[in-house]
Amino acid sequence: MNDLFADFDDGLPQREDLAAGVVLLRGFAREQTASLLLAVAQITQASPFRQMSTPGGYRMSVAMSNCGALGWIADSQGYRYAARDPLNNHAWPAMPEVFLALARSAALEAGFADFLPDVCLINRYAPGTKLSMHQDKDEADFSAPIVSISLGLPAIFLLGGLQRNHPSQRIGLSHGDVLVWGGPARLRYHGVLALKQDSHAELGACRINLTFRQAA
Ligand code: MD3
Ligand code: FE
Repeated sequence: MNDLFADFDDGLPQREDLAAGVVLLRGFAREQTASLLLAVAQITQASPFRQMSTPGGYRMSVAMSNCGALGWIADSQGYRYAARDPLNNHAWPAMPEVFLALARSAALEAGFADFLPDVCLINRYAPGTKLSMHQDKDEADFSAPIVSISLGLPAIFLLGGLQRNHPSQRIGLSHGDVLVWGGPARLRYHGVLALKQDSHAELGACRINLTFRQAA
């Protein structure tokens, strides 16, 4: 059997408009899995995954690292972008070409030309790990979209509204799915439900999410 239709054989459309400014590209990153995982391993050798503490003193259950000119950090002082990894005081690892190319082509496919991310936040989830509802608002300019690549275990993503108390819709994100959001959706609340106990063929009991942002 050939794999000419490997990207389409789940019978789902390739591009799904979930809401104004929110586009889901199912399986868009699947064929790049090996190179993406190799790059994640190299990045996290220099800047290891760590669970950051919120300004309120809670330890996040998601483990994080970054690559690019800047990295997103949380500590007792707040949330911000920083040019150096506070664990080693070195610059964050450079953004690999495969990351940049994939993020740019996903943004273009979703209708956002000239996306030039300077940060990739790498989130690692184990079963039980969740991400509470929040807005991404630490970036200087909200006119750029955000691109998110999901690898490994599936997750249920919550897409809320522009206010915390607005109802949210649930979206299943699987291995290789890419979500792009911008424009009117850029400041929508969102989160990730606790991962189910499970194992993925390539990543084991793990979900990796790559989030690309233009922060400066
Ligand atoms: C849709 N990460 O790191 S990315 C984050 O899966 C973060 O690790 C999640 O939220 C993760 O800040 C989700 C997908 C995402 C993020 C923000 C959105 C989708 C969005 C904002 C509005 C609409
Ligand atoms: Fe977010």
